Amino acid sequence: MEPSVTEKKKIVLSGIQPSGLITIGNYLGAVKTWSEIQEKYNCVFMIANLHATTVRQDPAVLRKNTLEAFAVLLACGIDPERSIVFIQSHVPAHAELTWALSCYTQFGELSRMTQFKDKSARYADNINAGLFNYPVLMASDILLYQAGLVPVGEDQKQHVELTRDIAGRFNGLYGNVFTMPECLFPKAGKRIMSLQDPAKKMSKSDPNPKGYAALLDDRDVIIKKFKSAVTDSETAVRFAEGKAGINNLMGIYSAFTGKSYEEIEAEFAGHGYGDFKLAVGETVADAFAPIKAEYARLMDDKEYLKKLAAEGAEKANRIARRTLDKVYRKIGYL
Ligand code: AQP
Repeated sequence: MEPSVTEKKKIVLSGIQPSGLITIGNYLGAVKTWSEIQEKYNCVFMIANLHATTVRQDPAVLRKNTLEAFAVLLACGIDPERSIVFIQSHVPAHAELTWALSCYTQFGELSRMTQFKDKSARYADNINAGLFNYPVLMASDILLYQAGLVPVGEDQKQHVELTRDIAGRFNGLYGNVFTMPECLFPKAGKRIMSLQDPAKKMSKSDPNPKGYAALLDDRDVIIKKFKSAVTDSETAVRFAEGKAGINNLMGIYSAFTGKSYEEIEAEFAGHGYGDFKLAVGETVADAFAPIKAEYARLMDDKEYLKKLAAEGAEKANRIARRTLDKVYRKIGYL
């Protein structure tokens, strides 16, 4: 049955960039929640390939990553019968609304975005206008579907707040055009840190692959990455200030097992970091094994995946067009 926005359920919008292999950070911060809330809400999920080009991408790799990310979402349990799943560039309204809303967003607001500051430091030779304008595209993604909830990791909180500011400003001028969105954070795993530098968030575009564990990494690779995770020089497994590496691993272990920090401390009392790291690595690898198997099955039939993506885009397009038409009317575009 086609998901309908006329039902009284809240609408959810979220996306993921096909800028590399989906990591355990993306999974715990976003995708896992997506698969769990499909019954409760009318969900719209997209592969954010327009966002991905704020950083230079190899065209063939971007195409490949886009379809693979689509398959990963399905393998993680996103059900195209219940939710709308599509590829962002297939729905032109995202780019169109971005132009309109750019004219209602201040330079100063965009300059304050932490992600812009981080990424412009990381990619100093390519500080492009798209990188600066990224939050307006994200606001358009959310507002086009009148989403009330946006399940994201904590790193995206500032962008959702800016979306609210833009929506509030537009509504103030033209009446109730946009729904005010709110963040929906996962209970555990809203900020997973790099395995090599626990002061930095885990990112799929980290040039050092040891910094992240990817959903599609081989079992041995996942375990090895956890075994070599950077921690402190103590030996006791306990959650405490100044132990960012261990705290991060405890957060990951807790998110997968449902155990509290006290339970984890009790489980590993008398064991060293080595045993704990191995247990975390094995737990993650075990959790990802069925997802990887389903992914492999889906990737066997790429034509079927493309057909699902086209169907998703058609559904998304119908909703997005409605909002865009209203915005154009309000602004006075003839
Ligand atoms: N480390 C993280 N911990 C928790 N959640 C995270 N997310 C990303 N990193 C973490 C959440 O994953 C969703 C999809 O993210 P994205 O692909 O749209 O962009 P991002 O936040 O920039 O993710 P990456 O992995 O860091 O990508 P790159 O390296 O390309 O910039 C979002 O909901 C995000 O909160």
